[in-house]
Amino acid sequence: MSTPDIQNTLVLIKPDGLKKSLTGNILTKLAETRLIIVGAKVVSVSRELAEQHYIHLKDKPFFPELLNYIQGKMYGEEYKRVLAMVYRGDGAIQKVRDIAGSTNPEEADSTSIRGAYGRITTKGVFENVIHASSSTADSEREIKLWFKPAEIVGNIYPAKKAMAEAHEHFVWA
Ligand code: IDP
Ligand code: MG
Repeated sequence: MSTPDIQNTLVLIKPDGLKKSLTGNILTKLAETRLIIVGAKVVSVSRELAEQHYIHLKDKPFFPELLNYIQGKMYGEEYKRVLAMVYRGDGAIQKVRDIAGSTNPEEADSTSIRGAYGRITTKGVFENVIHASSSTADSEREIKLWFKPAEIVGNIYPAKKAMAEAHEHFVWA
């Protein structure tokens, strides 16, 4: 047996996945990988986060619509969010990509998540239900963009202590 290649990968259930009530189906499919979840949270996606996440596509004609899509702008207030998760384990990146399927939902294998549940909108956006990191460099960049060290169980990347800057923040009333 070859030595395991332990990887981390960012998974987002995109707003269309939440709107279509697919969370359970997607988590069940991903469970086939036997990977572990080391982080999970619901995120209201800011413009800045959307732009940073999709920075590699900033020159594409569909970029403005892609930002609206990942922010869930077309689905109503309840769906302006994504479920962000970090999966970890041997070959995690490819395992999740395989289950997610090809970027274009019409070309994706019909048993993959994108093939089964994705669509292309009339505005030409690939509404493909799920995001999955595509390389170790991407996954590290994306996980550090979406999660703070304290939100991840275990030390998946080196972290350092920093003094909190004085700033207003919410605590439970
Ligand atoms: P990936 O999500 O499979 O890694 P990327 O090329 O990183 O694919 O694109 C990010 C997202 O942008 C896709 O998941 C899809 O929602 C959207 N997208 C990518 N290419 C196109 C396109 O050619 N037309 C419309 N939307 C696209
Ligand atoms: Mg990508």
